[in-house]
Amino acid sequence: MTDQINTKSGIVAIIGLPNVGKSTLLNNLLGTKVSIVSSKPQTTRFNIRGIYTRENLQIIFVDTPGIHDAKSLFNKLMVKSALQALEEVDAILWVVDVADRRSEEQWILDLIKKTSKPTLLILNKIDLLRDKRELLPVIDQFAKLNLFEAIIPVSGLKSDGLDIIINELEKILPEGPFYYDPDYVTDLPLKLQVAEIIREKVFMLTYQEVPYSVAVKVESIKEIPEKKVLHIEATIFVERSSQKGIIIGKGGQMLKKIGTLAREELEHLLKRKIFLDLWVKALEGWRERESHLRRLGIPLV
Ligand SMILES: Nc1nc2c(ncn2[C@@H]2O[C@H](COP(=O)(O)OP(=O)(O)OP(=O)(O)O)[C@@H](O)[C@H]2O)c(=O)[nH]1
Ligand SMILES: [Mg+2]
Repeated sequence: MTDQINTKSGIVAIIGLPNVGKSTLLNNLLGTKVSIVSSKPQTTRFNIRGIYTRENLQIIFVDTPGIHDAKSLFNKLMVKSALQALEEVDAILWVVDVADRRSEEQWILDLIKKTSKPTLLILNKIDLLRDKRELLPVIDQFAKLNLFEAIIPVSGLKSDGLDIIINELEKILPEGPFYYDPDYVTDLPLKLQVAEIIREKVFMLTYQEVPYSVAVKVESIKEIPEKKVLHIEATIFVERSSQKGIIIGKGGQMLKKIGTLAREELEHLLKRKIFLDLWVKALEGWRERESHLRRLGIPLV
């Protein structure tokens, strides 16, 4: 008889309020950036899978949009996508920002009470606490609820405590075959990965309503053999024509900055020279129109 190595695998959703550090946590659990991050809430817009593999364990993490009181059609679909992730998973990571406790946490508590899925509570951003003893009443408050398999204080940003998350998940997840080749870190198509990286730079460089009014679509990715570069053409859509000027900037300075930052990251990711051709167009009221959302190719539910 041959020795059989038993593998464990499963899907784990990372949920929480906006800006608590879900995407940062995913990237640092994987050791590779697959989900964009910004200091502004509502950065993640659709579910992003990140695949973690070690020896006999494979975890498919699903980073989700922050759960919030959505107003536009688009934001409602974002939240729906986060809630839908809960249905297909073997376990849940609920991320709470210990440095910014919010009453809306109750919405998520209610969701967790309704599911029968094993849930780990991740108390994130502990690096921001001046005194670690501040954690004790928080742990106490949540432990009383008897809802969590474990309560794990971490700093996603500093990769502190992340091995504990993996070890706890290993205990919970069932035996089963790997879903993906161990070399894979995400199943996000390249065009969407590129669009997200460009959008991250827009989030970083613009303010107020502007980042939320922007959607990015990659039109084409083509080899130019004689020039040994990868030619990427993408459009930055804004919601109103009046916003085009903000994205282009004085003398084209803003668009140039977005393009340079995105190109540098893409060259690092794809390990090759990139020519990034960026266009700016208005797609009036795209956040409220289903046909526009489809045209933009955003993979919502
Ligand atoms: N100090 C500190 N900052 C963190 C930590 N984790 C994330 N952040 C910061 O918090 C902000 C939000 O991080 P994201 O990872 O984008 O948060 P998110 O929960 O994915 O946000 P949405 O996608 O908008 O729901 C960024 O500025 C991060 O750098 C942490 O452990 N410590
Ligand atoms: Mg996010």
